Amino acid sequence: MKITVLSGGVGGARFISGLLAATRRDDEITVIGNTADDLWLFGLRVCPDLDTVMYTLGGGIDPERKWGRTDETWNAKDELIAYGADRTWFGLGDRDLATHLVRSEMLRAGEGLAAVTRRLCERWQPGVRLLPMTEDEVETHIAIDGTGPDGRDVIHFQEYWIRLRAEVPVRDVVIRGAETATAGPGVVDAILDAEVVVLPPSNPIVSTGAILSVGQIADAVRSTAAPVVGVSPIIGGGAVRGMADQLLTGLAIELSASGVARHLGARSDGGVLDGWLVDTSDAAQLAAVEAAGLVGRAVPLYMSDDATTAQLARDTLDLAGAVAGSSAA
Ligand code: FO1
Repeated sequence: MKITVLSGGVGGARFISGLLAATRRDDEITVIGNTADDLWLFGLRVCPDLDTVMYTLGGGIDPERKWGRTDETWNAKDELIAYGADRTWFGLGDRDLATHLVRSEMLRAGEGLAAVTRRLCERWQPGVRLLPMTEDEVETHIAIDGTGPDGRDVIHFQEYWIRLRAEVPVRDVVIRGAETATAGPGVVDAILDAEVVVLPPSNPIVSTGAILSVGQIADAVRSTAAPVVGVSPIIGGGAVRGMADQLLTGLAIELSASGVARHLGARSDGGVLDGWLVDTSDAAQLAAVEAAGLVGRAVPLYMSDDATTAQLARDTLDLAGAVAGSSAA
């Protein structure tokens, strides 16, 4: 079976590890990775969500931080701090630096981000095809109304998330470059040729939202013959991790499983979803999910261990089957 997943960093990568455990070796999983978290740092191109997927599935991720490399050291970062360099709030680990060095050298030699990602994955063997959503530069910036460190109104997502710890009010989220970005190599075909398309529990604004901000990708999701099913990143009244609470609140999107479903919308209503999984504790919201034109199911969404994560992947594929069945009927 051909499964295509639109993934951000931590939540998406964890879900995909469950999908790998729940499917057979001859199933093909393609991951369309968010690149709007990316930034230039000391002349290096850093791609956090692509690296988080690659390291997590390749066995190189740090298990506590859930980003960056395990057994990491921070000598280069300490030297940069000693030089009084800018932006040392961004944690560049010594091992992680090698990824950015290989990537930046290839980009400078004229290779596209898809070829770079393929080359890096030769080492990590993630067990999926990892495609950058675009090869154009697209970056998420957060409008914070001058409450920034030096009164700035708009800052890069990474500065908002890491340096300000998402503790200032969000006025708007701008995916810079999205309006002119084109889908990366293989991305549209991976969506149109899929038998299932999944929106895993990634941040609906800066991860899934960023991927869908590339017009060709949103168009492909809206028109694919495959069922499109999503997993709510919100359980109860909040995000499982990350900063979805602050972003959804800042954008006046209801902080609930059905609120996110309505935000993404049913394909029958111009949106991108056919089915939506909510946590068992949110089963009362299924009526609202169905009222939004979606096939809803309530299953355990906490990916607390490998078994529950694999079960969530199976539940997602079951929902896709039910959606395909109902639309075929
Ligand atoms: N997250 C942090 O909270 N602090 C950091 O210093 C940090 C550095 C970092 C370096 C490389 C990388 O691939 C990810 C990194 N992250 C860090 C996570 C990053 O902010 C991700 O974008 C988030 O996890 C959201 O996807």
